[in-house]
Amino acid sequence: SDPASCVSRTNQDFTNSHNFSVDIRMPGVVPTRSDSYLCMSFPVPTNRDSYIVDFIPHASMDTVHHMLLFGCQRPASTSSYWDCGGSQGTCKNDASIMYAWARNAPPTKLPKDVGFKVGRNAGMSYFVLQIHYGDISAFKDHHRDCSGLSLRMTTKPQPFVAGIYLLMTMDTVILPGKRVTNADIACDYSSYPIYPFAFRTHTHRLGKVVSGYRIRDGEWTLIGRQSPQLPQAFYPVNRELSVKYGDTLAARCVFNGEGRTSKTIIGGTSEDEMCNFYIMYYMDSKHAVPFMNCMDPGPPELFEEIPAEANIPIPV
Ligand code: IYT
Ligand code: CU
Ligand code: CU
Repeated sequence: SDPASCVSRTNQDFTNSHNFSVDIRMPGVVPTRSDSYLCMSFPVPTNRDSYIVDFIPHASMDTVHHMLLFGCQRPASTSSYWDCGGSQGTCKNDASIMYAWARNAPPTKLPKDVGFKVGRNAGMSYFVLQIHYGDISAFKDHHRDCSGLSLRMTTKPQPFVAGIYLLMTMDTVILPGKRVTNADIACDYSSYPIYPFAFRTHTHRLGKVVSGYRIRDGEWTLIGRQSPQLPQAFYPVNRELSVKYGDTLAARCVFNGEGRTSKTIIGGTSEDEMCNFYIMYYMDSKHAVPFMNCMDPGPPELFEEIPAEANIPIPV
């Protein structure tokens, strides 16, 4: 590929002094085994608050299975790139996910007037790009890969900031041979109003369907439902809705333990499982809460009311 596109850099827009773009590219890597996870970092190029308003993916379709972009205070490594599939991970501190590209899924666009706020002040001094190289047979010729993405950015304050609300379980146990295990999560929502516009599900091999809801006055409204075996991108929400103080957010992951000979717990390897429902939202920038999470199993009685669709596996 064009060597110029293997360079990560900031480009000033000379027609508008507020605007610039950032190219984040793998520095010409040759993954040596299938299912490698490689990461690289790039410092947010300005100390001032700035906003990501668009993402433009550049991914080799034959090798890149998925790409995630995180923001964080300190990357896990200072190397030009590193293996982030194992214990080293992406960031030294908490990472927040801002973008997901997955092969065969349409990429998400941010709504107009919405930006992810980054910069030292926002606790986001670095971008970390994670690329999952699936099938590496296309690397037999030892070519170097420079997949990545371009960010369209501005220092102009945006009316709305984007954020992520993550629902996840910590204590799920899936018994071997057991056909159905539900992992439930629910929290009362007690912040300023948010407007979900995209959602992402994540489990490992045993997840069949993951669904997320807003509960208001006892009524369950679907935010999104997807098979985690489909590309784990951010998909548009089922319908536009708000989440406000007094609502409850809830999610269920359904797992199938058939085919396992020992119990499966939450963990980082492909032998373990995870149950994640991510809500990407926008919020009035005067409140600007960029990250929230829920790890509470919620009251079991609540889940007696969950709509039946949450239990119906999505065929893939
Ligand atoms: C234990 C677990 O479920 N880990 C998830 C969720 C998670 C994401 C982030 C936890 C933390 C984070 O800072 I961002 I602490 C997990 O690792 N999910 C993976 C990626 O790491 C994002 C995924 O693909 O959703
Ligand atoms: Cu992948
Ligand atoms: Cu996982």
